[in-house]
Amino acid sequence: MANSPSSVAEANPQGTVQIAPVHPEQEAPIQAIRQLLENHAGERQIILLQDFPDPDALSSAWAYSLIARAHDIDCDIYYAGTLSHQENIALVRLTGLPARRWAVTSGDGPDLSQYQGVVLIDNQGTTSHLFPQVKAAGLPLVLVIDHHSPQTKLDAEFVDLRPHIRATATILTQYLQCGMLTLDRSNSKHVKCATALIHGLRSDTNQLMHASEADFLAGAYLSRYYDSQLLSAVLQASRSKRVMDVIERSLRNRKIQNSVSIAGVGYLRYEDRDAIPQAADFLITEENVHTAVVFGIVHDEDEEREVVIGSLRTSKITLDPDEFLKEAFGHDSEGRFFGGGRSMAGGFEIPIGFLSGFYENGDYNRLKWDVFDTQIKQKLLRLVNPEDGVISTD
Ligand SMILES: [Mn+2]
Repeated sequence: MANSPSSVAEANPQGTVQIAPVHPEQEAPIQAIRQLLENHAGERQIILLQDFPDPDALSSAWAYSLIARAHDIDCDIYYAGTLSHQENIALVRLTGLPARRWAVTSGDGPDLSQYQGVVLIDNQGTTSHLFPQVKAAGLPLVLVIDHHSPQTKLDAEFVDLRPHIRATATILTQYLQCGMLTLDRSNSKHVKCATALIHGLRSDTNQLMHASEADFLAGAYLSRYYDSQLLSAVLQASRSKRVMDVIERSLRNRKIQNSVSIAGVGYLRYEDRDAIPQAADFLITEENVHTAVVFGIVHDEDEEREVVIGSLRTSKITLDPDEFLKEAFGHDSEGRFFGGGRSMAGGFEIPIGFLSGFYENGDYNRLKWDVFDTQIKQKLLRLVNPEDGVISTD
């Protein structure tokens, strides 16, 4: 632990090691964020989440917007895709979390002229279809708060990017702990936001199993404010039949090599996209499996678009999902990586482009699936299988 950035180890004369927790003030760039909020007082900002926001993103954005409000900044939270995971829907409904959908092609987005800046939370713009639009409208990128590995060059006023932190909710909780907003147990919005943050923190750390010291300290702080009954109501959301079907397909199709379980699940509807990470979460629970990759072709009827979506989950400490997926799939002609991640989890998204289109002709669909299924497996197995594989993940 001596080299850990979040703890200070000191040997006392008896030779035992004492680890003193570091206060978030020593780690979080509090001064810079405070200054930034002061500079932007009186403005309105748009917060963008990844297209399919998870509890970490949703809760962190809400916490930021409450902090911003206390500094006379109004925020609106937007995402492009859908809330497809039952837990996310429950979270938003039960807490009244103010996040809105803006479907890119629908034309019913907000009037961008009312905003003076963009804030990216739990992403770096690479997983948001809204970011290019907002950028094209000339809105400056004010702030990025994230814990994923660096995905792209960020031209922002300030970037708080800390990949060693396991959840963005932890970063936002540190802001709270340092007094950017004083939580009040009698304020129901504060209680609900603290509950959402605990949920975000848990879900990005595999129920705290992969939590770091900083995440536990954040959780300890939130425990003073959160509503445990509300949290259990959110967690009790059950899986839909369609999600169960995707999990079943992933079980049936999985191939295991060198403790890596890989499953293609075929075509999925856009709104069921979140079944993919849930299937990966399930496959990784099999014995002697340390990593699971699940992928499928997601068909978006509204936009006549198809895209391969995949999720990786790993319990192997030495496997860096971000590095692994970038290595496996590379990047497009503009240098944008098809995949990326954070500690223990990652995802990828590969556009199908000209081959898009789901036809009545079942043969064509089957052929197309076979091509993508084969290609993705080839790319993954090259890294997984040391016999043909040049690179071992050990
Ligand atoms: Mn996250």
